[in-house]
Amino acid sequence: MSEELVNAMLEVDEEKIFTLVENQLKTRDPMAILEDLKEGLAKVGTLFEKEEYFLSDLVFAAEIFKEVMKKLEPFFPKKEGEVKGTIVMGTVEGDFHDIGKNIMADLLRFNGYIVEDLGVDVAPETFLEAVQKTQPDVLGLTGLLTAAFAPMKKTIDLIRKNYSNKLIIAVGGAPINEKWIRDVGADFGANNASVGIKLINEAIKKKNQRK
Ligand code: B12
Repeated sequence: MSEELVNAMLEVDEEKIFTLVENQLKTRDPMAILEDLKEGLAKVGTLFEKEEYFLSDLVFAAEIFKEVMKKLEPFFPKKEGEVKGTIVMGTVEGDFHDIGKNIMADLLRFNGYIVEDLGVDVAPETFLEAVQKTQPDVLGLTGLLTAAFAPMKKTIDLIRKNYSNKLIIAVGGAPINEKWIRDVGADFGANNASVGIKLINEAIKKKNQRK
């Protein structure tokens, strides 16, 4: 971990962040850099919660994060070749956070998946229509707010009842933990893209073995 990078993100110091990232890209794994930036951004969120930072700080930090991602992306390993599967993704109703979802969608594409990204604030019925039309291997739901739990559960219940009980459903976002995953009715989940991709790869492999 680079404490310097975590702190630069925490201080929302744009120039320092870019300089550090450019230097670190010469020697470090881009996923490790991403994790440090995420940790710094989460700390910005904590200071916002404590009312030490304003919403404008949060917005600015998020903008910087998105810009830095453009620098990191070309360094993520890309797998060429066969398509591994199809995934429908989106951030659940009432939640507009999309940075993590977009990263997850890009990394899935780099890993050989076809991703249909429905965007943010996606209604349960829209997810249902999309899976009925696309018939994906996996449905991926993102939620960052505590209030995302209810629409996420509503979406999963609707899909299990009206589409299929067997569709692989993965959830992601900062608040996701084992209890959340179980209570919401998902198959698995992760608050980290590397773990998320690994779990999705394993689930698809298992599904193909059953065929
Ligand atoms: C950046 C940010 C914002 C930005 C969002 C910009 C954008 N376009 O997304 C802005 C400033 C707009 C914003 C707005 C708000 N925010 Co905000 N925000 C954050 C912050 C600081 C970081 C989120 C983030 O992008 N992290 C970086 C990404 C890379 O991480 P990630 O999302 O977790 O994604 C990773 C994994 O989860 C995983 N993943 C993601 N999706 C999926 C899907 C699947 C299937 C899988 C397997 C994995 C996976 O892979 C990703 C890469 O590793 C968080 C703090 C935090 N701890 O998360 C608060 C936070 C989520 N926000 C919060 C709040 C309160 C708000 C606002 C209500 C503020 C306000 N008063 O308006 C609004 C909400 C508006 C709405 N209705 O959605 C609170 C939520 C509190 C709560 N308990 O509900 C938090 C926790 C801050 C805090 N500590 O108070 N926010």
